[in-house]
Amino acid sequence: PQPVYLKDYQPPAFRITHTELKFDLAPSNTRVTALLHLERHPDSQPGLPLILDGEKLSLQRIAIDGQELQEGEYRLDAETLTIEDAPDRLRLETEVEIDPAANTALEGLYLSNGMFCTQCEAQGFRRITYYLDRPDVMATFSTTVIGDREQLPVLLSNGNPVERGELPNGKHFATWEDPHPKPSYLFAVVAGSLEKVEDHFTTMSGREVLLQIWVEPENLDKTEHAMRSLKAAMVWDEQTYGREYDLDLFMIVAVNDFNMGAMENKGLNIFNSAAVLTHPQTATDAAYQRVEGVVGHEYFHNWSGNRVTCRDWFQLSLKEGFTVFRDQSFSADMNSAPVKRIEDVSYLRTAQFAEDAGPTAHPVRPDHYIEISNFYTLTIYEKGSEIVRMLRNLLGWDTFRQGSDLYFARFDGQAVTIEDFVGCMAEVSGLDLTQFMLWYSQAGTPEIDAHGEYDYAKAEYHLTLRQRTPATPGQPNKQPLHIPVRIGLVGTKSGEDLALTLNGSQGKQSLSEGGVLHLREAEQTFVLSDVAEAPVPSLLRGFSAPVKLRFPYGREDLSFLLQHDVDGFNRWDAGQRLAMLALDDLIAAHRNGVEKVMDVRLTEAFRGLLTAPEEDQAVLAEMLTLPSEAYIAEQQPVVDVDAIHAARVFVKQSLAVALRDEFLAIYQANQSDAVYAPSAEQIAQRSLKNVALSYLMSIEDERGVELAQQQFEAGHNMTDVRAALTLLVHSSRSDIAEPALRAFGEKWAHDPLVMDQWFSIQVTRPQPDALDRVKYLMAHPAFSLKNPNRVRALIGAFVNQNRINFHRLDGEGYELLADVVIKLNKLNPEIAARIITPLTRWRRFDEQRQALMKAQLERIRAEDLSPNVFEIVEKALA
Ligand code: HT7
Ligand code: ZN
Repeated sequence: PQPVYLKDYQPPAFRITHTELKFDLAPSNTRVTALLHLERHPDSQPGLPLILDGEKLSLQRIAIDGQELQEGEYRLDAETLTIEDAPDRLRLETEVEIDPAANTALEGLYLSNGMFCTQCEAQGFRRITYYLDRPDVMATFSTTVIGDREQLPVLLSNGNPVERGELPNGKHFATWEDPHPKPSYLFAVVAGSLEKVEDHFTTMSGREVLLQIWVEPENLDKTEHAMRSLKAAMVWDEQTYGREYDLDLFMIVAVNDFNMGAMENKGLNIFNSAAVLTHPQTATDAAYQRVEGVVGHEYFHNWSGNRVTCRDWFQLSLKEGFTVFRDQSFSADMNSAPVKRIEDVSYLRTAQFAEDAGPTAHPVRPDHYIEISNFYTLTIYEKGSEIVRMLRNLLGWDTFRQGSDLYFARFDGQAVTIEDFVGCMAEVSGLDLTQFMLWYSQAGTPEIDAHGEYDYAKAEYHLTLRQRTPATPGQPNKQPLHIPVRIGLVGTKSGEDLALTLNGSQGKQSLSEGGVLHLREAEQTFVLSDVAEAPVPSLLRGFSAPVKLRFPYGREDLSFLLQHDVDGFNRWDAGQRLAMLALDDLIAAHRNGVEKVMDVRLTEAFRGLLTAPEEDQAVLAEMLTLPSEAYIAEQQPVVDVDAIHAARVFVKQSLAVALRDEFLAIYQANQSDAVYAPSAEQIAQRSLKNVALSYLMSIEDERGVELAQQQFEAGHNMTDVRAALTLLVHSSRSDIAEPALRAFGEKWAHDPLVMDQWFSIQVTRPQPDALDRVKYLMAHPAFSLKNPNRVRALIGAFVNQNRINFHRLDGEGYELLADVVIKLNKLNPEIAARIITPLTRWRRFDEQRQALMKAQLERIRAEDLSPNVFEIVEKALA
């Protein structure tokens, strides 16, 4: 497969003003008739041929302006249909046959539980009909869907329903019109035996919108939270960004087989059932929060993505980075804002930083790709969001909002570039963002070494920041970036924030904008004057930039910040840094075979957290959570899987032994019989209670075991049940694990999303039988390699969340993953290319594991590979 390059972008030779589609649905032979109103693009070179994209289509008929084309008047290959001498204006009619039942890749039109549905982003539409399948070709659509009246009573597409009626042979039809010009990737069709819940929303200008959530009948009682989230998102986007919804109808459909979380098709969002269905008995708090976030994300795309879309797929982060930033802000406003920031940064620092340091590292705007669906990455989404957040930090909210307003007004209905977006921000702020644009073109995580000195005599604090970005594949040399570093100085005597006065080339300037320093040089010293007492610096507050910042904090400094920092994020981060110092010592001790000794300062810091009153219980739960094994691994030059696991278990158990009564007291204080609600207060209580229980269970404390069993049996809600079941199953006691596991499996055998949790809990057990369980469960009737949720729950959970067992020294974990990748490569290449990720990180491990992992990558390479897997494996082995 050949790469596509950003530098080769050309506007399309033709545009499509209107698209008329007719689907005659049948599982193995659906007929798609397309009438395209085409005209030559005014900017294109005259005489260029008309080249339409099309894959896996069986062409039945082709006509131009009513005249059938004969062989020789057009050319077909596996990916295109070419007409050399197309007129400047034409109506092209094609009829193709496709096979949705055979579509296990879940791109284009496919069947999920007897229901027809589509996934067109990024290039699935070309598997439905011949088309100019690129985001800068935008057309209005009129779609007629025909299906069996009994089997497929519901026929949906984008826009507004305009007609429906009966047809011979037990069929019926529905016609939909979407008045908003859109690219093909936003097209959708759904047909099935579905039922709906409805609600209404009145927009800020007083228009009535009908809201519908379509699900399989047994899931009708699981839609309330998604509907509430949708209405909250609609209000939030009006109040925060001034964005109003623009159709009379907004639909969400839940499907069981889906490659990602959801899809923002115009007026007809299609959701993975895991990202929309909730019920207190079946979904955890985390699932409720995910639903709120994903519903918000897809809804916000209506402006950031649909009304203003991407010129080409290299600009993907234009819509995804901005929309993630918008959904993160929405969730922060709906819940505990510091906890949301902590969760987002933890994810970024473990998963995205690892991507940025590995063989698939790429810029937020890549300059080439083989398979675009491999680029729906953490870098495009999460780092892309951090770039937008930095713009907000640099401009301040009000100016950022002006830039956003200008962007939506100026580019409404257009397909644009990242320059267009950043250009609006530069225009409204007067800031020169030329250097800032490097964030989009330069891959890798910048590292900042910070050094501070307090000059008593002058009452000045000198902060020196040195930045460097490590080389990444294809980018050996990096330039300094424009980095917003939000800081505070916390007085060591007062324990309070000191006023910040920056002594720069233009004299003294008060840092009123929350203390944001603009780091632009490779090395820069900032002089802060009138600093009345010796401070401890609080750096990168709120994680103001996606960088690794090193500062030689001592343990006392960190304990001090943990107590006094007014920035909730940095207070948490000080605790994490303190824990990391202890963990580093213990990892070294484990490696050297030396006796492990617990750092009492960490124990005392935890005692302080457990006993001092804390306003935000949700933040407290985060502060009591030790850095994950994945995060610890990220900090090591060579990952020592066993030492990391042993050190973390040791710290957890030492804290549990020393603070047993305090944890017990926290558990008891946060027990509640209140009716379940996914409210911020209740979620905070549950997470605090369950963190405390996890400490008690880490030492298999008798009372802890009793409480876990009671909590499991009480069955109050899935958050508590799952937390208790996980602790029982992850314990060394099969006498308490097995009965609980059996009871849970029997109770929920009918619910695939709950069975996913049952799979994940078992395969993330630290006990050495985990790999055998994976194999055993792969043969379970509830498991199927064809369903991405099942694959993620069983295989994904094992390879990503069970590090000691996946990285077994006999290489069996690697072999198992390679076997799965080889099978998925044929069934579902997108999922195969994602699940392989842990193997691609082989360079991070010791020599023995490197060899074992590499051998499995080579075994995969020897297969007949899809472009998706080929691209990832080639990069991993390069
Ligand atoms: N914009 C959507 C992307 C998406 C997707 C991409 C490739 C393959 C399958 C997919 N399903 C959805 C999701 C989003 O970011 O909102
Ligand atoms: Zn998105």
